[in-house]
Amino acid sequence: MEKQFRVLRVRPLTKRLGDVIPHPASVRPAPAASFTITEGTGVTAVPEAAGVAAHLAAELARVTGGTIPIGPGGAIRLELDPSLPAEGYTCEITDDAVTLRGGTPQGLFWGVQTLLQLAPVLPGGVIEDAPRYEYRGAMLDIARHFFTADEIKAHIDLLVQFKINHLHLHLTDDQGWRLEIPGWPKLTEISGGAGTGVDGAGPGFLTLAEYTGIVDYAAARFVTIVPEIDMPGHVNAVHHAYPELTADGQPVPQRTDAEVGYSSLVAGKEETYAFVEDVIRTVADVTPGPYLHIGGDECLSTPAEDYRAFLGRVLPLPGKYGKRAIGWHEIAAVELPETAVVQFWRIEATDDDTARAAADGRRVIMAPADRTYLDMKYDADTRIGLDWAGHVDVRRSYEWDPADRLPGVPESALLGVEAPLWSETLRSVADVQYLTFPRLPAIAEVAWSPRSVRDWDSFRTRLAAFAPRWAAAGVSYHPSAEIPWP
Ligand code: TNX
Repeated sequence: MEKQFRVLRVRPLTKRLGDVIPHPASVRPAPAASFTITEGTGVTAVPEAAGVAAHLAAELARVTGGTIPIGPGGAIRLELDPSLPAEGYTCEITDDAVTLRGGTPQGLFWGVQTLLQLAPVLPGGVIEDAPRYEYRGAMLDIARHFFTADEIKAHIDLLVQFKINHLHLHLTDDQGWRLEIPGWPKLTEISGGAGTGVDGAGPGFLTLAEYTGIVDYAAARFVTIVPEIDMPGHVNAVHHAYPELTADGQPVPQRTDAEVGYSSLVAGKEETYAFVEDVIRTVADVTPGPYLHIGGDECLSTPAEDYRAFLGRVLPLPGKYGKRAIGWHEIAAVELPETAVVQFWRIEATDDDTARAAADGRRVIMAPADRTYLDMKYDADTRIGLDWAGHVDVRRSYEWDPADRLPGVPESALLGVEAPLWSETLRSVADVQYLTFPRLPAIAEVAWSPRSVRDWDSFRTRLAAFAPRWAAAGVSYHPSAEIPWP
């Protein structure tokens, strides 16, 4: 008896309507009603939502163990309502029916994620939801440790559950070059080959066909791939493969240590720009999304005037090939194209260049390392990860606000929020997941939910409900002591 009571207290059998991450903007429960999804509950969708309906049915089939028919007369209805924000949705749950309306199929897809978190017993009421920021990103560094196309796709499936809509792939760094570039075969033959991950782990590269496969897989889940080619620093892998691009034309050794800031493309050499333009054209051609990230970080061995000259020529190139340039916030030291986006990553409380760029109308992605870096250790005992930005526990990644982070960078300047995962200490997909969960859900809520509905105690309770799901799906996560896991 006593035991039963305790179990019920810590594990409510049914969820409440707002028990979703990220927390919806508005929730109006009707506690007398509920809809239970069972085998045979049908889904009816407008034609534009056929793909979303198929996704919902496939995921629900996993929950119920049966098949979910799609066709006329289903109790779960997917509709479009163009008066809603593009990524917004409403969801009405009664005893007999579930009506989901999206501003676009993407909005419907996010509504589906909400339903899937509540399933199989959907509490009655109405949810009205839309994101705070249009850019809600995660980054995966496949340069320091390579992850295969299939591993990246599986990661996308975990991210979309939290309404993440951009995956930034860090494709190149000092250790390795991870994307095939026609005309420059040694980039991947040599710098994508054996022994090119940190300490020799994780070699490999994506062919253009594999990259396109990831882009398509992501697009089917309403995720935009943001490719990053890091320059002018972080390029030892380029110079090792193509010594003709070094300052003196002499070969440089391969480097698989985790140092940063020692390599640089040569600003005063014409060959540099032929190389860079080939790469940017190729990446732009295979990337349907609007962004192309050109790095720009930690150019400690690039003289300031070279950095300026290099970026002066390179920052317009994404625009020439139809893309908006994103760069780490060091690029804010130079004059930026109008559409350029600045990604702030440091732990300092101020950054004059980023503030000036924002005042000049540039949009900013917030990714402060002391809040959003998934490669920071949770605490001193964390087996993997770094700690140069301090320890980042779940509460730290949750309790901050992007609009308060940098003086001079107000809400109106923010494009969104990103959680980068650098891979120097990673050796497996389980490592990726361990550092991603449960902090990514915290940052996803920062990026999606209105400030007014965010609350740490509410969040940690909602987060606890994911433990059984992650366990059942074989997803590794950090069982942080801050969370009341069941
Ligand atoms: C800094 S943050 C870097 C990366 C490292 C990371 C490790 C940034 C733009 N550059 O080169 O991998 O720290 O946390």
